Amino acid sequence: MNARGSRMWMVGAGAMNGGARAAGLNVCGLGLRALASMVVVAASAVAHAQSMPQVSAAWVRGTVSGQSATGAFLAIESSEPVSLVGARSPIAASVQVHEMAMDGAVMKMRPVAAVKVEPGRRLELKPGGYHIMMTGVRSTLRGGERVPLSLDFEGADGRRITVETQADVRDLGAAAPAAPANGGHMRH
Ligand SMILES: [Cu+2]
Repeated sequence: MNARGSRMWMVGAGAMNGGARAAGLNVCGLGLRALASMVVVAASAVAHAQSMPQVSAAWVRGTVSGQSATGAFLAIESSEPVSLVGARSPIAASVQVHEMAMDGAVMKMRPVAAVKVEPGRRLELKPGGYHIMMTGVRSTLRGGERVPLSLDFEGADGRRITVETQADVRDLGAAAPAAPANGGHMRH
């Protein structure tokens, strides 16, 4: 009875706190693991909670000694149209938004200026598609570590929004996609 009552209360509270949830503040009911990977909302953007993009499931491919480039992957949802226009991390000298696409028979990647996030549609940055490219990575990234990542968005009105997240490092090869055998380009 107790558990049931508690659950019902939380559902009610969740419904009432829609605004707080949009701002990433509604942490009740989330396990520690979920909490640890939660998006931290930049203070400057809290006033515009309605349009904060939600970033989740961020991870970075681990590296081996001497490897200075890797990729980060995550999912983005937004209630309003926004574009992902950039990214930064203290662990890398350069961070860019990249896309992979077939160029004839060869898979290539290239920087993109902006990736649109359609309202109500989950955008996934994943191996073989859009990704966050990190170069000049300053240390070897090992499984279990976490990497701070700042994502810059631009709203339809031109307003800039920065969302901070933590990406889990996955060991090289963990959950690796079936990459086309085309050499160095797929190394992230
Ligand atoms: Cu890339």
